[in-house]
Amino acid sequence: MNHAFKMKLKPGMVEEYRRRHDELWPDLAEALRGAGIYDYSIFLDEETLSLFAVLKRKPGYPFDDLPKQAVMRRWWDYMAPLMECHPDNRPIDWPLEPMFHFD
Ligand code: RM4
Repeated sequence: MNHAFKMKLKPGMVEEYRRRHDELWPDLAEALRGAGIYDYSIFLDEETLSLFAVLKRKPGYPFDDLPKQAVMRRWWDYMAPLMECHPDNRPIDWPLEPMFHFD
C-alpha cells in the first residue's frame, strides 16, 4: 500500500535536514519498520521547500500508533526547528492524491 504526503522545510534548513536523515536514529528506524513502513523516500522541491514523502505500508501493522511512540515524539521535537510544525511539534502534513501508478 502506497502512502504519500507533503511537509514543509523552513528556509536555510536543507543541508541540516539531509544530514539528520542520513544519520537516522536506529530506534526510529525500528519504530518505522514496526509500523509496517518500508521503501520510504522524501523528496525536496527546492523552489517551494516542500518535502514530498512517499512510503509503502504493510497491511495489518499499527501505522496509526506511530505518533504515540516516544521515539517518534523525540524525533519530531528534534526536527521541529527545521520544519513547519503544529504547536506540539508534529510536522504539518498535507495529503497527496494518487494520480498515476506504473508498476
Ligand atoms: C521527517 C518527519 C517525518 C518522519 C521522517 C523520518 O522529517 O519527521 O514525520 O517520518 O522524518
